[in-house]
Amino acid sequence: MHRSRKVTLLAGGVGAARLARGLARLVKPENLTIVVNTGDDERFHGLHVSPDLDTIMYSLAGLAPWSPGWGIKDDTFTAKHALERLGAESWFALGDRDLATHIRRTQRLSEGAPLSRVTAELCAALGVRQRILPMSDDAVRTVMRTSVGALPFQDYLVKRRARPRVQGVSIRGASKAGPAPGVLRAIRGADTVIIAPSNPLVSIGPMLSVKHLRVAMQKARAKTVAVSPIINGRAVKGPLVSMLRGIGKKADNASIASLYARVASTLVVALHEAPVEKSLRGWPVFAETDTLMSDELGAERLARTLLELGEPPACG
Ligand code: FO1
Repeated sequence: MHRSRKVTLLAGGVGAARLARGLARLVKPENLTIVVNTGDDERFHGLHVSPDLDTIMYSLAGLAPWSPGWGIKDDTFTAKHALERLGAESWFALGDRDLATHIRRTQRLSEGAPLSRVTAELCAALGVRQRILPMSDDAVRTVMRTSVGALPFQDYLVKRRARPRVQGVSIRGASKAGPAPGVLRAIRGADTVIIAPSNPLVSIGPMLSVKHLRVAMQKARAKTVAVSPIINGRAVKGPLVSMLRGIGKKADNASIASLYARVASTLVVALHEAPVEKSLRGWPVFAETDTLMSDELGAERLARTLLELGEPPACG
């Protein structure tokens, strides 16, 4: 029933990848487009690493582990250990097979191919039939303003284990960046747009900082369903709670609703977690369901609910 719906998913990393797997079980591959955050991209060992693009790509290729969700299942780390021995920093763990992706991506980028084309090539090589688009071909970088100064995102998250107190988030390069080819068409042409249960500040936020993408999302508000990443006052993954508090917001669904007020008409929250201020004007409508995707079937169940919520009302 949902297979011929055109669906566009705005995605960060692991939570989004799980939902993408769920959606892929219900929607025809050619009808599913995933627009992915590239604010976390970083250079390691001279290579261009796009963690969120890879997390989505490996997940849809059936190569990612369900948990922790990133990297390649059963990858080995021979190169990492060899690099360590040669004095290289190795706090960002890149597996051997994963490294091949970064080598190939860096090579193609250095030949002048845009990130969107390289991503399409990598997806085709790995047998991914859904369309994965970087949010932009331009360099946009998420920088955390913290108690110990400005830190590139991976430095804050992985090297320092999200310990520095967050005071704000800067999305560098966003004002000059444009959406990658196909992104606006995917948003405008979708029957339903879904915002994944990713971090609204550092996963979805960078996408909405790209002006034309943000405007397209504002116009698509009526058909957009967002999923809150908060369950029981905690983020399913990552340091969202401390980030929200750091920017002076409460870590609750009311804050998520206010962040998405202009781009989503429905906010899906975990069961019994709709905020009391249910009907604030201009806010998305709340819908409650099981949002925890502990396995593939849980992801499919959430995906089905989202597709039902995004269905146009029956006539007559
Ligand atoms: N996250 C970690 O916590 N530690 C790592 O060593 C690490 C390596 C890594 C390698 C490739 C990749 O695609 C992702 C990786 N991640 C790692 C995850 C990544 O830092 C974040 O989950 C995302 O950037 C946030 O969406």
